[in-house]
Amino acid sequence: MKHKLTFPDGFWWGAASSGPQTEGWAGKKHENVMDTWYRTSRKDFFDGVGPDVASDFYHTYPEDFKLMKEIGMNSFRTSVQWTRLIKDLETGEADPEGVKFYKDMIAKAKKNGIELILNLHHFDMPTELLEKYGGWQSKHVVDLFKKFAKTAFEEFGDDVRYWTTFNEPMVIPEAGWLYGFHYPKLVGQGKEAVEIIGNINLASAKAIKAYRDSKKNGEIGIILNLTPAYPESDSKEDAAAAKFADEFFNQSFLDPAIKGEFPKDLEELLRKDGVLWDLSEEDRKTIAENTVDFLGVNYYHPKRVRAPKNPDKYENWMPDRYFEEYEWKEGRINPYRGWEIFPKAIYDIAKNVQDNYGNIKWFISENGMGVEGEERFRKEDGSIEDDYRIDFYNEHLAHLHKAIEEGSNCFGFHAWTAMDCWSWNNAYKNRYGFIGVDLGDQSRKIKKSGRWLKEVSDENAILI
Ligand code: BGP
Repeated sequence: MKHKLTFPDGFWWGAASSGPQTEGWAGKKHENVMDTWYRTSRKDFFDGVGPDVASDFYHTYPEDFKLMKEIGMNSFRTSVQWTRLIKDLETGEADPEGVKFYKDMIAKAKKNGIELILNLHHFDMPTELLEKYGGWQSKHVVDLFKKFAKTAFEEFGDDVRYWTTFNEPMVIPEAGWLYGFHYPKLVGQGKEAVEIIGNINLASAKAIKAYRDSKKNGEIGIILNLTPAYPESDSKEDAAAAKFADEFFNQSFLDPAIKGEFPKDLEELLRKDGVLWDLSEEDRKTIAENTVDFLGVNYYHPKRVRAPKNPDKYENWMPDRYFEEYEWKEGRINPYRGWEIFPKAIYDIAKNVQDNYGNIKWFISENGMGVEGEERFRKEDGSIEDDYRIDFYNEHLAHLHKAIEEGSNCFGFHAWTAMDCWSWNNAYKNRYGFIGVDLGDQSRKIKKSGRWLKEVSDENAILI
């Protein structure tokens, strides 16, 4: 006997994506750092596939929105690309071709009954600004981001009600400056990484201020990858490691975004270590006065942490002085991506937001199951029978439902993703979509999970 779990009225059933991962390069005015990385080193990308064409959303969006509607999506998040919208990066002047594309895209979403959420930064720093100024290490770039944001609000703010400033800002220092898996692929640059955290928080607050000054009639938030850190044991040392991992990787963005200030213990530790971000009184005031209206949470897998065995491994300051990750033996692993599957973390995140962040309204802005070699699940009629994905979503949604029953202020669920899309170095290795994309001819085919979403959205409920 199955149980029906009903979600609050008006719940968002949708999916997330981003400009650089879907649109392709047609019509763009500048390169972002991922574009440059691909152009200069194709071998770093799975099967040598890049963002140059991606899922060709620049051309396919009219049809893609119809398919999104067909699978019951009532909302969709993508991003406005800095490198497409802005012609002059110093002045923030818009490019007419970019404006035309986004205006039409926004209109097509509306025509299909899809609430569009526009995000401003999804790992896509313009390369020129990295090369000239050091990217997010520069306060000047913070101000250029504000100009870009202002232009986006002026051009599209009357037609788009929901905005976010950044997607997973922590990934920028983590992947680009600490562990080297995104461009500029630096390793061990702890001090610079901390500086970037401070500057991105300031950039987000300045963009929020620009939004409020624009007097548009909508809301603005931020999207964070909140990764609960569970300690290996009850020991004092492992608890301290988990506390640090939570403060550094989650709270260093969550606290400023919602409370307008950084976690005190973390600031004290970074000051003591001589690596604290460089923010003036005025910068801190800007952060304090410009907190978010809502929060988006991306969740894929938790962190399992313990006290570091080798805290002095790195020459420079690194967060790894205070924690290390390990593989939890009892954990369930997604065999097609290698990530742990731990749906209860959704409940834990919801409770944390409810209990410690004023029960701010929030939604799941990404959750999903990447699968390598998904072709093996294709049936004779051409459709992919992705029951593993349906089970994955049902399990996560059941935990979310429980939290909502207990008062969590969650208003939606976005899967990653609608159409299979390109991802940073994995390219199309791990497919995530409700709708499959054939890279040969760019044709689309709804997967079984897409039909499942339609039922869930129509009923505003899951059956488990
Ligand atoms: C999130 C990013 C997305 C997307 C997703 C899947 O962290 O916000 O942009 O890439 O992860 O990751 P992957 O494709 O590497 O499995």
